[in-house]
Amino acid sequence: MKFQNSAILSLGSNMGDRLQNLQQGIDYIHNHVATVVNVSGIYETPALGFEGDAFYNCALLVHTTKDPDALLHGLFAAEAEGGRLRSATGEYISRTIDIDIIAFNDEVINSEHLHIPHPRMQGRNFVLYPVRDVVPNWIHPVLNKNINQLIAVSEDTSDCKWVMKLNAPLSGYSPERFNYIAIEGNIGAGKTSLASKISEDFNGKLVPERFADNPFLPLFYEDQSRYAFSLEMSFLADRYQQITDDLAQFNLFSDFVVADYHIFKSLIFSKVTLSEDEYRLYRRLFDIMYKELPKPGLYVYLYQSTPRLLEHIKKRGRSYEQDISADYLESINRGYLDYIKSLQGLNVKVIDVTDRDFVNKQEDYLWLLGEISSSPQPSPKERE
Ligand code: PH2
Ligand code: MG
Ligand code: MG
Repeated sequence: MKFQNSAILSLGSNMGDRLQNLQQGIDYIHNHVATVVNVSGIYETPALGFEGDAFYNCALLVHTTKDPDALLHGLFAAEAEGGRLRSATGEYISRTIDIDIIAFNDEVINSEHLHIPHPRMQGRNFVLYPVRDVVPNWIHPVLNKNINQLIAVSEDTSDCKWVMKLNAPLSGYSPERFNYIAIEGNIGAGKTSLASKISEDFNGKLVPERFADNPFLPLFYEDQSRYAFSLEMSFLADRYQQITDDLAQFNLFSDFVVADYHIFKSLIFSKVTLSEDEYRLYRRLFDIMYKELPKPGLYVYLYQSTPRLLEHIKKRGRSYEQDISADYLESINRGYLDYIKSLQGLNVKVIDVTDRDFVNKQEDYLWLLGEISSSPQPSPKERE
């Protein structure tokens, strides 16, 4: 299951500074509408279907949590920003910028405003060639043909001339240079959302925490002091095994891995649930196991304010989380921050995401990517 939708967009300009119009359109989309993950070359093509100057066309692959209608509205705003005017009759006229949705996941949509896949794409070289650059393996969900087959049977004979490469907006960020990023945070901080987005946008592998049934959990709720130690040992064993198994599938020098948890999680919760002497014993075992685990190149702690955490917890509505108190969240947060302060030999970045909405606000997501990407490279000692 993907966290975000994938959409293919086609952009065209045949008025004014065509290159600048396309570049500004791409930047506007990336900064305000959807994450531009792949950009085609620019192609010069004759105006098809009307008399006008030659076009510059390109295609984009974008990721977004918006639905098709919300995406369309964002793209209208991008066109308006680019000075797009439309004829009163709806016929084709020259334009500074036109942005069309060619495809949305592998959905087929025919509503009043939206026809997806774009009904004329298969007969237009100015769409097919750029689209092949960004998604060479894409298959048309209605015609069941891949992009090369569509090009082979297209009746469009117009010239589609490659002009130049374009800047890909994401190339300014490089979280993948850390190879392995672990994202942590309190309950409801958005760990899984962020880890999913980053792994999807940068071609990484997501390592999500899997929730194994813990047989001690119901017992713990019955009698906390009796079962806390068993419960925490059981969580520790599960997480240790999960991380070891999951990371073993990847090459941590060449792959890019994003996990939405780290083994510390076990320690923080244990400090809250265990008595002091139990915790000391627990900690000895934890330290032995911790030494054996691969270290993330970057450990991110998302700090979120307690009222916002409570809001998120309520909104996602998991029944077993609804009784979590503000005090409990604060003790977990303090546990993390104290532990992080005591840590040595790990590349840590604490990011305050209070009042940021990196799932729904593109500006906030890009800000967060900037924070992560600008973290210093781990020192050789930290990579051990
Ligand atoms: N867009 C059209 C109609 N004709 N021709 C070219 N070459 N490029 C376009 O983007 C284009 C067109 C309708 O949007
Ligand atoms: Mg169009
Ligand atoms: Mg259009």
